[in-house]
Amino acid sequence: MRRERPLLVGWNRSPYTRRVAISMHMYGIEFEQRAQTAWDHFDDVRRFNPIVKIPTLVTEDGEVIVESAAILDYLDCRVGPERALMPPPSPLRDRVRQIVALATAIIDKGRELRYEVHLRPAELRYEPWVERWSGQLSSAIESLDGMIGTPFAAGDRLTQADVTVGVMVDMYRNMHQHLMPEGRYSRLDALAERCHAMSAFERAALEDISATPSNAEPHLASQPAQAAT
Ligand SMILES: N[C@@H](CCC(=O)N[C@@H](CS)C(=O)NCC(=O)O)C(=O)O
Repeated sequence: MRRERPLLVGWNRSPYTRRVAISMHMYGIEFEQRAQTAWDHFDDVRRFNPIVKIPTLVTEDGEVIVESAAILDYLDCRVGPERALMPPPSPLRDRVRQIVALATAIIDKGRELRYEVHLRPAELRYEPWVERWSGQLSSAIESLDGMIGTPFAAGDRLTQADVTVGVMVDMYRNMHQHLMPEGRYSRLDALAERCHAMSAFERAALEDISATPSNAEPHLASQPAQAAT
């Protein structure tokens, strides 16, 4: 079925969804967004994505793309190499790949930590993992901090490195503050500040967590971000 605009399934509290939403805003692609989670909207998400994860993108042609890296690759191809947030083959691209890969690994591990600590019943939590992962995360975050440049993460132009690291910092500030206290990682703090000044980050703001996400009809992402009610 043909759609007027692409549909992004997933809420912005998912850093994977949010990096897609921010990239789409940066590219000027109008889209609809369903602020849903795979937990609260299992059947809705499953309609589009057999592994039942967010984000999932449905294109105007009805093509379904799963996995944020694949969606970003689709978007980069859609806007062309001149505008793609992942630069063409070059030393800059090599740097962006390194930064994005480490930031994504930190997001992945933070998600596992969250599931272990918040989703698993307390009596079944396996503390040695929590400790081990927290140690891995601290050294990875420190290492990433050392890789961040200025005025942009990977050099002198905006790339996917800024977007992915920006959402990663916000995720940790929201979910795992003890692993990223403000002031400890000066380059990451400075990058987050630069990102927060960008309208694309503001337009893909985190939903109000006090509101429970619902099956509300998709809203136009070009409208101000709504709470995931
Ligand atoms: N590698 C995936 C990860 C997506 C992911 O793990 N999304 C989480 C929400 S942040 C999810 O849908 N979790 C539900 C589940 O794992 O069953 C991507 O980059 O899109």
